[in-house]
Amino acid sequence: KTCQILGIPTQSGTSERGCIMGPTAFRIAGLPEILRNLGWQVTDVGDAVPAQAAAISHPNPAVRNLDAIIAWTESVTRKAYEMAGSCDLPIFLGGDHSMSAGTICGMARRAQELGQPQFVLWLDAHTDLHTLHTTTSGNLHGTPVAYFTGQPGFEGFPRPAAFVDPRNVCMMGIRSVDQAEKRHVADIGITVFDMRAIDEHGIVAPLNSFLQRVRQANGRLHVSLDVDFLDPEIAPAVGTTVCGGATFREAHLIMEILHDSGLVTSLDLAELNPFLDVRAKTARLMTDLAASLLGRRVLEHKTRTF
Ligand code: DIR
Ligand code: MN
Ligand code: MN
Ligand code: MN
Repeated sequence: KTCQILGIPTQSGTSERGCIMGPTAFRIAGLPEILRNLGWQVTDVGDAVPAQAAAISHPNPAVRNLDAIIAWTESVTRKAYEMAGSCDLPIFLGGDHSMSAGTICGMARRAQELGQPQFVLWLDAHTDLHTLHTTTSGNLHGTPVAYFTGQPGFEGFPRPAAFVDPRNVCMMGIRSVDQAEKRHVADIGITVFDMRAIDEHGIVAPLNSFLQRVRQANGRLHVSLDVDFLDPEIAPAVGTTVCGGATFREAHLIMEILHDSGLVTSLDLAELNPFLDVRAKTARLMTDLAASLLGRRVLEHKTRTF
């Protein structure tokens, strides 16, 4: 099995600086070698560079770095589409979560070409469902889901060749949703397992119900993992920590189940800010989670279920 790794060193989508160092931290944590040791044929294709930016303004004065985000979205979409056609599993190292506007639109274009529906598992404290008009922070890492599901309100952005049907998006770990997002998320039919749902049901049943849908539809599955999905106690290196996140074992179990499903076709590791890390602990945890998703397990064979 082949895997290509692309760094996306962007921090224009957030007001906390340091995400630009994310791809480097993943490489220093040894992600490529770890995946090779799991039997993957890994190619590190280096870092993406943004397209030429054109100065652009927006009626919402809060919006920050619009020209840079558009430039990144354009180049990352193109790059992700290329990678989707030339390996089994592209992995995208962020970079703030605005990267996923590009990665997911690139993957969705490939899925459309193959005649398969694109599904997205969004692991995040936030729904990232703002548009340029509804964002109040102006940080565009809060907008990629609205973009790749084709919501209006992205003037000046490239028009993607393919969108993701919002009914094919499943979110887990959600615990911080702005007012405008709350209305939107239900309206457009995204499945949300917020932290309360996880407290009540655990992660296994909700995740399996989603994976069952992906399987039945013969879909392709993109996983987008934001560091702040995890509890800040175990993963402090993100600009927007929110208490009450996923535990170490919940996160690994999700990755292990995803691996066993055989359904995952691409992965984002988003929002790692090494500047805020404690002895590389978050970089290592995110790397280990990727390893679980790509097949690392405690025993050689699947643990027997009782
Ligand atoms: C908030 C925070 N909803 C915003 N979003 C974050 O700024 O729009 N997403 N941190 O990851
Ligand atoms: Mn996010
Ligand atoms: Mn988040
Ligand atoms: Mn974010």
